Amino acid sequence: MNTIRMGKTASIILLFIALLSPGFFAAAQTLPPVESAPPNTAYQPAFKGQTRAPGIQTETPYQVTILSTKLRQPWGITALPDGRLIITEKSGTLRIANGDGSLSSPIGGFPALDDRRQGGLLDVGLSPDFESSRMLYFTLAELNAEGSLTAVGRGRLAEDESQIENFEIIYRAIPYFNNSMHFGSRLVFASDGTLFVSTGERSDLATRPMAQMLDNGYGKIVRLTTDGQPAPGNPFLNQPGILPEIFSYGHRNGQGLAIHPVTGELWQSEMGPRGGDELNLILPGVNYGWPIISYGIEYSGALIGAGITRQDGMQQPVYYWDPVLAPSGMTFYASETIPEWQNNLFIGGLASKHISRLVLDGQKVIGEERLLSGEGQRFRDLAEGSDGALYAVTDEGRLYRIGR
Ligand SMILES: [Ca+2]
Ligand SMILES: [Ca+2]
Repeated sequence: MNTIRMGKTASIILLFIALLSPGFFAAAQTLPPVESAPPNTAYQPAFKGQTRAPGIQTETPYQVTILSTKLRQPWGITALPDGRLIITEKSGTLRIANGDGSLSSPIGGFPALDDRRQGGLLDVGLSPDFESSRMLYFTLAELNAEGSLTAVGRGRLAEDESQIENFEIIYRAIPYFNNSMHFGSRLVFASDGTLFVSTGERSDLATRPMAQMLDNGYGKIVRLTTDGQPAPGNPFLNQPGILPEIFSYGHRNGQGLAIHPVTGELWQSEMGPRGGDELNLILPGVNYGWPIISYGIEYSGALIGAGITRQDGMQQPVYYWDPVLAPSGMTFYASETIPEWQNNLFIGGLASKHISRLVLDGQKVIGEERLLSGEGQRFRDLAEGSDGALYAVTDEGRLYRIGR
């Protein structure tokens, strides 16, 4: 009797452990990978599950609502503490959206910016002390006579919400360069109040190698104080010839940054060339390889550099896509409103015209789902609202609510 009882207890304990394991539910019922098209290359992943993870499907019922179609090239969205949403428009205006999708008048107060092609007023985030300071942080493509660069600025949302007051640039990813491509440009605050910002390598064959050099702001993730200074504890402080704001390097064009709600880890999505979009876990001082290693090829079909996908001293992506999503803004889902989504990562796809839902188990992707793939929209950025819904903006000007 005792032995049988022990056996039952052991089984119950094992089942309990399995239920506690974050991958259990997703692993229980998986589908073929969501991508079935042939890849652009014959490159092999560095480890199992680095691409084309098993497909998954949300089982909780949820609703998709188009709240507005009236945004003008929205780029960044984030939730205000009162549940409304704050949205940048690329040409240099800000909007506040109510829960019913009605929009404020365009809010101005920004300096002249480079709105050509990929430039403009880009991301927006709330200062950690927003509720007392009303300060908002922005990224933008700043323009001068020499060209443009990715800049970080901040300003105060006026009491009557009609203007951004006292806007000032607090950081510039030097140098200026005369094109309007690959500004990177997501920003996110870590729980310690430091500010992470992604920059691009400006796309040009002449500037691309600068992603591997530490004397410039191209192809980097920088970590700043709220005043735009290099943050204490950065990996390259006090090293001659190295910019002290650099946190990681070897990036191409990272348009997604998000902090994991449980671990506090910084995750990044990065646009690859033809093939080779990446999801990266960002660690201090680490080289993420562009343009030396890549799972993609040039748009022409030519190899990137020597056509290699791995090299010592260069970090592998946690996950990659070929064909690409063109991954833009992303967010983790922290709410319990849709329990199976909790701690999943949601990434807006531009070229792919869907939202990618990824289930992570630690530092591995174990499931992928495509959401809203019938909408025909370029999903530019995502935010989680205080109501446990996801909100998404598209290049075409739509604001979506996705939730219960
Ligand atoms: Ca956002
Ligand atoms: Ca990489």
